[in-house]
Amino acid sequence: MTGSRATKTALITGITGQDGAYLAQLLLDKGYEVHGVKRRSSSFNTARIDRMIMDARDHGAPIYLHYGDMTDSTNLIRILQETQPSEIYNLAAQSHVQVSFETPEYTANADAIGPLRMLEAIRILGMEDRVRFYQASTSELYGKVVETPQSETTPFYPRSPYGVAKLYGYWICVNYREAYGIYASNGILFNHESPIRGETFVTRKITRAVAEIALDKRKKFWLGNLDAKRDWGHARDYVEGMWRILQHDQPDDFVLATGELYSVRQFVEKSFAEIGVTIEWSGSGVDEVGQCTRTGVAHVGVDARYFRPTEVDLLLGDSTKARNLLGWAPTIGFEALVKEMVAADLVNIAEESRLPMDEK
Ligand code: NDP
Ligand code: GDR
Repeated sequence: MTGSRATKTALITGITGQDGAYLAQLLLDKGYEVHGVKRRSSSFNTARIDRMIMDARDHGAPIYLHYGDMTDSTNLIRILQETQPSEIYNLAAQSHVQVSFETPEYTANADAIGPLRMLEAIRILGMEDRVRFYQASTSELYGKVVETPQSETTPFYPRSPYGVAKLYGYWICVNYREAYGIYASNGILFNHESPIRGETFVTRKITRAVAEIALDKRKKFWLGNLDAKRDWGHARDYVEGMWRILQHDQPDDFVLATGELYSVRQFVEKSFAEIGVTIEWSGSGVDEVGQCTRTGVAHVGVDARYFRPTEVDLLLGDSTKARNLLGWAPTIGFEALVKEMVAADLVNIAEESRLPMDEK
């Protein structure tokens, strides 16, 4: 289709998201021809991959975008037919857990039936023997704590419409592998973050707000459940894991996790420490505040609006299988992750403040 001399061709759904951007760069660096599915939007939605697109224009980097949507079967079939990928990374999803309570039907359409549409497209086009399929499964499948740490053998108990939709995505991937011999694998990834994490996920919400406080753009911000605990890694490590999953000789399902556990409260404390502020907590429930020990200024409040109807209290992964069979291991720990995110947001906020209003 493109005349590129790349040896392998990958199709990434969700290329405009956090993981899509890191994965596209990884695959380009490995010499792949990369095709991405992007949604039509009324405003620009390619900020995370704009540099790669400019490289494509200036230096002929083999990256191509196609308009599409996980809810549109015929469109997905056509994109698959035109691009003939050897590897498909199905990352596209309505990925916000709290939003899934407000848009459960759409979330199911994109996150559950979406993977089914991709797998059926593979069958319809007779590509079963020449394509490898990666499904972006999630630690949200574990949901309510049944055992810790959570591994490939831990029973699932999802706690949100998002988790339930992803449960279907997980099992349809397993089923098409067993029924039709398609090379289809699940990566059960625990939370992974980065400076390009979506701004409404808790880590990025915190690092942006802390940067705004450091630069005197605001005094206070509000969060939900401060006691939720997560196993937070760096997206750069996790897209390497996705790639390794598809290079394995057999299709299989793998947990990717750091094995370290921190609370939202600890993420807040560590982020403030990066700007030289020590936070102490007082009060409880929605009356809890986090204030600066030196100035006494309250910087963090609790807003019940961010509580979820059913919460996932604790996610801690055991990635022994991926470490042993794929040689995968995370390289960026919690401290380095928070440091990188706060530093990047200090730069972002400073730059945003300098922009004239009509460019914002
Ligand atoms: P993001 O929310 O950053 O990106 C989601 C991507 O999916 C965006 O490109 C988005 O497009 C696209 N998308 C959403 N709905 C549709 C649709 N109907 N049709 C086509 N594209 C759509 O998520 P992440 O990069 O963080 O996550 C990638 C995948 O991994 C997701 O499936 C997520 O559920 C899963 N996951 C993520 C984890 C994490 O911690 N980050 C952990 C485990 C799993 P647009 O830019 O237009 O919104
Ligand atoms: P999560 O990530 O739900 O784990 O899903 P998120 O960052 O949204 O929440 C993590 C925990 O923090 C608590 N929390 C808040 N969350 C948000 N978003 N905003 C707040 O103000 C806030 N205050 C406290 C939440 O209640 C929760 O317990 C992410 C997504 O990337 C999914 O797509 C992915 O599958 C999972 O990680 C693994």
